[in-house]
Amino acid sequence: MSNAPQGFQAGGLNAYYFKDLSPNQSWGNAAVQTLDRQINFDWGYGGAASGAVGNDNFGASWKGKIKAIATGWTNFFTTVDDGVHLKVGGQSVINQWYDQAATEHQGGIWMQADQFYDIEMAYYEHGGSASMKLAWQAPGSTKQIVSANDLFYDIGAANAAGVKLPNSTITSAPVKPLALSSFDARFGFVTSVQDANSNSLAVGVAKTIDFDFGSAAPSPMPLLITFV
Ligand SMILES: [Ca+2]
Repeated sequence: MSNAPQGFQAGGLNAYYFKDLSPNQSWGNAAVQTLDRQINFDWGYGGAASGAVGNDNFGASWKGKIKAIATGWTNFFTTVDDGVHLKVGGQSVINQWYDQAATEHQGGIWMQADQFYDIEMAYYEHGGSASMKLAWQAPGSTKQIVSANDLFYDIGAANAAGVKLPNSTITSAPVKPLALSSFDARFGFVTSVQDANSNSLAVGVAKTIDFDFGSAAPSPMPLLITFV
């Protein structure tokens, strides 16, 4: 039993966020690429990816592998506002692609303990409130949000996107003053950091952010971010 498939690492899924979606149009290129440790989001009336994709008409896809923790019929649960399509092991497990208030849907497949399965999930938000959660229940286990330990991301894809990998840091980067909400570290929010010319320095999930600028952010703003 290997700890991870070749080229993959435990800790979450490659995440791609899209903005300005229109009905019946392809999504085009992702506005934000990052790494999500869990799919457990309630954005309220706000938007994903620290607001980088707007409050409405955005979408996301998550890709990687999931490791079965037991042998048997395994149920997956999505709680979604608005639409979701989940594939595991190449099978369509949940497909509820329409506008809806937060609703739980269920679907399952047979899984073999310690085997890795491709997992791919797409999500879109049309308007109003937005949320997306992915849970599962394996034989002998309680229903729970899928943990980062059971999710594996493509290292090469993360590197190519400039995603900050676990325990990497950026220090004293000259960045534009950003709204505090973009740096809300309480929940490990996705953080996007730009330099003074709006070039992307980093995207990732912030674990610790160490700065203090009182009521007004200086420019450039000193900071230390350690990524999960
Ligand atoms: Ca909605």
